[in-house]
Amino acid sequence: MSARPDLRLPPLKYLAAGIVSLVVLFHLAAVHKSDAYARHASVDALRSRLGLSSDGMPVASFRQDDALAAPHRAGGADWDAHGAGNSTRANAAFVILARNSDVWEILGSIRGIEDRFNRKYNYPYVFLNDEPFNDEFKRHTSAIASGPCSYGLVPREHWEEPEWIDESKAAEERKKMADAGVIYGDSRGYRRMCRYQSGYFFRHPLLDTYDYYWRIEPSVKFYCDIDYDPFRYMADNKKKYGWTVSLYEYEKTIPTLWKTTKEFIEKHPEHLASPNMRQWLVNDKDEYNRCHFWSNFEIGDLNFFRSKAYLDYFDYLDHAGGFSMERWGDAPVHSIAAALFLKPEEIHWFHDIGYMHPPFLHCPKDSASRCACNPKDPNAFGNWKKLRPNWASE
Ligand SMILES: Nc1nc2c(ncn2[C@@H]2O[C@H](COP(=O)(O)OP(=O)(O)O)[C@@H](O)[C@H]2O)c(=O)[nH]1
Ligand SMILES: [Mg+2]
Repeated sequence: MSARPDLRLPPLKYLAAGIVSLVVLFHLAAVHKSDAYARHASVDALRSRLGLSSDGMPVASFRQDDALAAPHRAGGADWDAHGAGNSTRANAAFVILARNSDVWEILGSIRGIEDRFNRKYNYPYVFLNDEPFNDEFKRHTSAIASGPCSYGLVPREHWEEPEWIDESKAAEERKKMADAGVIYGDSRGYRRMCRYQSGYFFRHPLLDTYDYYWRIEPSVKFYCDIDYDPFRYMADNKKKYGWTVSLYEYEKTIPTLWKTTKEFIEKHPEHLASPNMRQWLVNDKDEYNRCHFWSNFEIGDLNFFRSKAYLDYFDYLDHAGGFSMERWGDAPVHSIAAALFLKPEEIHWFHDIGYMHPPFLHCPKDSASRCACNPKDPNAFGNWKKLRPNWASE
């Protein structure tokens, strides 16, 4: 008679086996129930976060297809201003235009928005660059982001000056502006960036599937917990443009922007919203008062930028040449367009979002917002009280 194997386990082993089974069961249930958990807990996702390829080696190139996972559509009915954890997201992404050399400053910005908001929502990120992103940029940014990341190359024809720009005249104008001491006065790259942010970022194919974007820049800070979903707020309240800081533009960068805008309105009165915020843009002499939303922070509806009104406006400005011959910024361009082509109620001041882009900040006064900033900081938003459109009260 052969000896029967002893199938009994000592009690400690039973306990260990039980715990392992529970963990496996929990993981399977969570994967089954939640897309977000599946995406973040999958071996592929963990590998990509660690910057490893399927064979465990550092990635040579980031998998763009992983990054294009379809987000959830906005739900609508169950919006709750304090509903953190609400699982129905808007169809939205963070958009970050950056150079490879911006990586360390970008990491700080992503860390901030993750800690204050996105770790609960896992919205995707779209990174754009006029040069290919390198592995260092991709590895570090995708390691911090809680949502999927995609990395896009800006097409040359969206970045470089259009053919009607006289290059030698543009170079002369840059020199004049530099001599006048205007910030970025001598920079052709900065002008290209402003033109791209004005007229092209929303045409990048990586954004085609989204309705809303939130622009993030290097070196920004988010001071307060954001315990609701601003994207959902935009979608559920039919907002099309959201801002948090407004400032005056440097006069020398936009000498003919308002004149060109007025010509456009005369040619295309059909694009004006009714009512609109033209009043908010001008002084007593009907000159542009230079007030603008500071566009390094923006939460917007991409379909506004894709609209015929906006595209016609950008095209008109572009042919006038001021992006190269002067130094028109995307902030006044977006702001003027929003004020003219949107209704006041479609524009939202996110006064509850504490934010800093050096050197200025917005710090909500209300201590209930739990903000780590000083509302009386000399560079804080209160100093621009007079710029605040009168329809937006604190
Ligand atoms: N890819 C790329 N991004 C740029 C370039 N210049 C500026 N940016 C990005 O455009 C945004 C605005 O530039 P920034 O230097 O922050 O300008 P500032 O905020 O107006 O001082 C940032 O997100 C930059 O990373 C460029 O030449 N190439
Ligand atoms: Mg910046």
